[in-house]
Amino acid sequence: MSSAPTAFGAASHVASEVDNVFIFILVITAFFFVATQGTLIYFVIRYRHRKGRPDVATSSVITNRILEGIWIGVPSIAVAAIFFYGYTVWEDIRTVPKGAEEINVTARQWLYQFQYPDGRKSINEVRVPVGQAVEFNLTSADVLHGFYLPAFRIKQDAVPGRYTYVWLRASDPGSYDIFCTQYCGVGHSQMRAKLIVMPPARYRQWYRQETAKAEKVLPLADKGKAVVQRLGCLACHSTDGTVKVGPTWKNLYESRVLLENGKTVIADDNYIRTKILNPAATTVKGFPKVMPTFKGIIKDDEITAVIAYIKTLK
Ligand code: HEC
Ligand SMILES: [Cu+2]
Repeated sequence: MSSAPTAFGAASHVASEVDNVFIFILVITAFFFVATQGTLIYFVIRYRHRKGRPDVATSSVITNRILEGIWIGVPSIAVAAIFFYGYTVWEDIRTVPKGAEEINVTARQWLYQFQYPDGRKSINEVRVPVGQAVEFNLTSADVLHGFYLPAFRIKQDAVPGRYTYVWLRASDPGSYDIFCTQYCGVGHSQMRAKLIVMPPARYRQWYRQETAKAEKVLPLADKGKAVVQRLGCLACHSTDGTVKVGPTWKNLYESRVLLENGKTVIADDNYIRTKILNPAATTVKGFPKVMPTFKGIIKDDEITAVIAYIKTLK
């Protein structure tokens, strides 16, 4: 259904890059396949055993430094080239551009649930504007799922109990398939969703309309604020920079935290999540080990909301 005019239905710049890496590897391997198999076939025929023809018997070559140098050198260069080319593209896939719009994705048996920044949720359908970088923050409510967008050549596992991410910038409007690539139970093959890419103006109009319709839903960050008030986190944490029993949450997100054991960690989604469920796992340097665990008290979607709230505290 997509109207993508790019080669092989590639729906983003990254997808074309991945295709180029693939073609690059294919050409190199095809060359070596023909070179080695062709030589093999030629030798089999040229040096086959013939009665009464001792002149075509294979000579016994012990060593040939030049030949050995070539067959070690050339494939080594080819393999290194594959690595460096592949690595640059991989880096593009893993580096989310600044200002990317964030959409939370919860995979469960057997559907994808999407949540937009305004708090709205949708099942098995997600919309994004053309040309805008969009980051999908993934988690799973039950088992391992594989969030896969073939037209974008990107795939990322959704893992229960932690957050993973993947991003894309769609180059053409259209409707694209989202599949699950982990065998996650009997409904696995039915676990299909759609990514709908819209022209930016129409997307904004659609977004405003939907937000207005869903007025009663709290934006995710506001829900997070309500959760931390209800659970009493603010008795020990401030949001304005003052130090209480625990460190402030102001500018916490993505900052470097020095731990008691001398190591530093980046305060990302997984760090905050672990802190809430298993605070004893790490301790911030200079603070007492008094934070209680909220395991069994806080729900998964509430943790996601708390993280969204902490992100806003700049
Ligand atoms: C009884 C006080 C107390 C309560 C209640 C509390 N915390 Fe904490 N928290 C702490 C202390 C003390 C630390 C620093 C020591 C440590 O790392 O364990 C901390 C550390 C953290 C950190 C890491 C901060 C950093 O700078 O790296 C996060 C995130 C956090 N808490 C989140 C929460 C959330 C979310 C809640 C509520 C669901 C909560 N805390 C409730 C005392 C508390
Ligand atoms: Cu699945």
